[in-house]
Amino acid sequence: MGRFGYVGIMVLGFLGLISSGEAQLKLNYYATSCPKAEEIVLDYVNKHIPNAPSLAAALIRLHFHDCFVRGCDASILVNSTSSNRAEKSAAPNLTLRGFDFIDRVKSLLEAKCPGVVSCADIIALVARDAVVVTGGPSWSVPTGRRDGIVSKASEALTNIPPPTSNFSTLQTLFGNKGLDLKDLVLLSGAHTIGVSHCPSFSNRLYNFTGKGDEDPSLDHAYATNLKARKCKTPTDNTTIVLMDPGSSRTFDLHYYELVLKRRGLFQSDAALTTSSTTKAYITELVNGPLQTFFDEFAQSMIKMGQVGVKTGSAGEIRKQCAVINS
Ligand code: HEM
Ligand SMILES: *[C@@H]1O[C@H](CO)[C@@H](O)[C@H](O)[C@H]1NC(C)=O
Ligand SMILES: *[C@@H]1O[C@H](CO)[C@@H](O)[C@H](O)[C@H]1NC(C)=O
Ligand SMILES: *[C@@H]1O[C@H](CO)[C@@H](O)[C@H](O)[C@H]1NC(C)=O
Ligand SMILES: *[C@@H]1O[C@H](CO)[C@@H](O)[C@H](O)[C@H]1NC(C)=O
Ligand SMILES: CC(=O)N[C@H]1CO[C@H](CO)[C@@H](O)[C@@H]1O
Repeated sequence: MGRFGYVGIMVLGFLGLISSGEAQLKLNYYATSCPKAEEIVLDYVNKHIPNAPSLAAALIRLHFHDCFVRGCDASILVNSTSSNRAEKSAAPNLTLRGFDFIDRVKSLLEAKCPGVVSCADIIALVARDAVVVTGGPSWSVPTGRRDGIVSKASEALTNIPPPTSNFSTLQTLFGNKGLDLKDLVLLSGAHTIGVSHCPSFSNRLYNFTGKGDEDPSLDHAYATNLKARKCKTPTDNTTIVLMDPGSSRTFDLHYYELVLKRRGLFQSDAALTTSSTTKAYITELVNGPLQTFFDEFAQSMIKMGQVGVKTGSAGEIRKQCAVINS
């Protein structure tokens, strides 16, 4: 290659840096500023999740809800104030858990390296470590996210897909975040662990089209069982329903098997079989080795973890995750 070629590549590389903006995370971002950061997070997860295994799912979901509103910037953690209704107080967040877990990790990191590790990175690292604790894959989490200074309830409603979503709504809301159909299928696979509450799906059991009917895309025997044993009334908001009964604490392929058997709990789960593209992909995952799901899930988590991130001098490093610095 001639000189011109090298210069050309350098120019292109330079333009590439500009056009990709500052939004670049990197591995081991805290290597010098807080070398033990990732270890502190991992130790905390390993020490405390085994005592409260159901929290693992909550922590993974927190990362999803954070990334889908204003990017992965910990806006999900901010408390409402007298003048602001924060994301946390929006309906989709009613059932979010794990806020105090993140706060406790943050306290440990503040004690070690004050003002250095962002709440947004803590959520991403905790989510990864929580997947590992439940038997799922591990991956390297690019870090360097900064915390946002805005959190609005109204934005949660427009960005987080409701459980009643059909395929095109899911495709659009994921597409808005730069996530494709493969990511949609893979990330929905997180429903292989964790819990739900009746109001998230009881329309499928009791009154699907306003005629007191069931959702025909839900297995009838399963619906009957849920009505008899779990959601005795559509508005019961205290009973906990496992999304992947049988292996609800294990990160495996069982969720996809249920979806193919028309036993996915939400319309959004069932919707994944209404597109031939996503249905074929689910079938491929179910028939493939577990490791393939693990590798691809990890790639999609890394991708989701980069959505709309703030880096450089954008945002701030919050002192307390629930409060924007004053
Ligand atoms: C595809 C669109 C999605 C919809 C419509 C959806 C909806 C829901 C709903 C309604 C619940 C149960 C809330 C309740 O009733 O308590 C839930 C739980 C959960 N979701 Fe999703 N979700 C989606 C995607 C995701 C993604 C991308 C992830 C993570 C990568 C995720 C992880 C979880 C986890 C782990 C739980 C269990 C939480 C717990 O046990 O506290 N979900 N989801
Ligand atoms: C944020 O709100 C939660 C729940 O209301 C509360 O327990 C917590 O102490 C608050 N955090 C701060 C820093 O005000
Ligand atoms: C999907 O749901 C949206 C929002 O409820 C609705 O506007 C749209 O018509 C639905 N699409 C299909 C194909 O049913
Ligand atoms: C079912 O929905 C329809 C229309 O929204 C409503 O009129 C009816 O009262 C509901 N039935 C039950 C049993 O909730
Ligand atoms: C649960 O339902 C009860 C009774 O309908 C209601 O008072 C309460 O606010 C609900 N709780 C949540 C968290 O929605
Ligand atoms: C934990 C939390 O903030 N829950 C809120 C979720 O949204 C509802 C309805 O907007 C609020 O009433 C809850 O306080």
